[in-house]
Amino acid sequence: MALPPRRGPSLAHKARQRSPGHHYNASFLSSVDRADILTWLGGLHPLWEERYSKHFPPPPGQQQRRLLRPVYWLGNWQFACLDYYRPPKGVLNRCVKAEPFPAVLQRQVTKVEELARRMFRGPDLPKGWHLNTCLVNFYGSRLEEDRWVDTARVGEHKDFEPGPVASLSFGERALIQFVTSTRPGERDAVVLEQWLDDGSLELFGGKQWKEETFHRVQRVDTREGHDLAPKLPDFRTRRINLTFRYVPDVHVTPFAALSTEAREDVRGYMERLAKGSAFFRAELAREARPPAP
Ligand SMILES: O=C(O)CCC(=O)C(=O)O
Repeated sequence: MALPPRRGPSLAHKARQRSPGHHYNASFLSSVDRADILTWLGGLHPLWEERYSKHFPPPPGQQQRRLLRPVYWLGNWQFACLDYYRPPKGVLNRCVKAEPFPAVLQRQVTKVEELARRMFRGPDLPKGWHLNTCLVNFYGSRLEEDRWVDTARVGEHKDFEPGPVASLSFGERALIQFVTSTRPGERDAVVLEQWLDDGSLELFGGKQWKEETFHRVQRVDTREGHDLAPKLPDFRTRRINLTFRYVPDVHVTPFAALSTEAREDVRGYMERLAKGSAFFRAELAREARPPAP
């Protein structure tokens, strides 16, 4: 006998209601778009950044260190040594103009922005919000002397860019956790956790997920055996994640217009990026050119 039609909200709807402001779609990307994005990612030349620099030295008791993973940024590059975008005070000389999104990513961004405009309003969707910044994180193992060390995780942090943040995942699935931040040292009560699958979209915003909780990538699976391009001499990538954020355009600065100190701190990185990118070659050349009369 056929079952009577189910009444009431769908399971997906109920799940959305349990965590308003957090949306997950395991199969957001079509297989064609997923393949196109992976091909484009394979042509990137990611950068290993160091956390500190001449003008932003390690605080007392800390040492210079490399980030756990290579990264690439689109829209604007937030070099670790310029200390990322942290409004309201840390907004100048932090976001350096970078390459635009390729067409296949811009198409996903347009869809995500439409979804976000349906999900968020008022203070959760700041005036002018649009996704103009993307951090590409490479997760895997790095070669240290003669052994491969798994560094596929991210500690508790917040994304300080205003408004909703969207994330696309590729390769091995990863466990993301949102944890409370009521008292320092007692931050580990998990409020929400989600496995992020290959081809998935996660979108989160609002006070609960942006301000009241930290998030972290607890672990990245190994079960599928992904080994993603680009192939790097000292890093094996099994997952790539793209997080899209919003930095007000007024805070995005061309390299040539940065302060003298900031230019000095990131010039070496710009030169490395210029080896693989016409965009960064042109940005460096603008510094040498006298300003138009
Ligand atoms: O890899 C992820 O899923 C999250 C990355 C993240 O938390 C970040 O880029 O701020």
